[in-house]
Amino acid sequence: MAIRPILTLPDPRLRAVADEVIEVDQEIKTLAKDMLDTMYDAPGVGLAATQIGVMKRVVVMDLAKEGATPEPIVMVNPEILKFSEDTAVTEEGCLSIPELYYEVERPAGVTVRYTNLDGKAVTTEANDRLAVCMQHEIDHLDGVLYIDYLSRLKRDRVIKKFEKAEKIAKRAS
Ligand code: K2U
Ligand code: ZN
Repeated sequence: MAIRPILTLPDPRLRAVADEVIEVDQEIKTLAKDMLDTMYDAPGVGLAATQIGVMKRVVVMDLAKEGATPEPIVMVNPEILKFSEDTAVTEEGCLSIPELYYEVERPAGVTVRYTNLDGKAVTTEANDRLAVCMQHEIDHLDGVLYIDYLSRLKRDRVIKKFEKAEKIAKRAS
């Protein structure tokens, strides 16, 4: 059980583009386990490796209802093959941008190809909240945050809020 610190704005590592995973080896399997431990502890329904400062293209998710049997999903080198034409507006939050929630419009459905922890290629379709989560997490691997879909004014206001909080925290330390 390894719970890792989650990076928060304005950490520049959240804007980095993660590297392809060459082989699903023990290191990747341990990373995925740590990511799931960290996500459940947060708690959250998804987490990207870049959020714990690891620049590898790995995301984890679990959309199971609270109290239900966990349904963890681990995606290595995920890529979105198709976006639906129809869109949906849902409220999003982010473990790296704590305690803020905004509505975001995204394609309602996606087709995603990834490698699972057995090293097998998987192609899956997702709709509703799973589609939102997949897009949110895969965005993280490209340094894209959900606030980037807000108006420039709203996005800049969020960034300034966290930059100011960081300055105050640094002065206090
Ligand atoms: O990547 C993350 O920060 C994890 C998010 C994933 C997520 C964000 C938006 C929509 C679906 C998944 C966390 O699980 S934050 C939990 C959450 C989700 C939606 C709204 C509020 C909080
Ligand atoms: Zn996030």
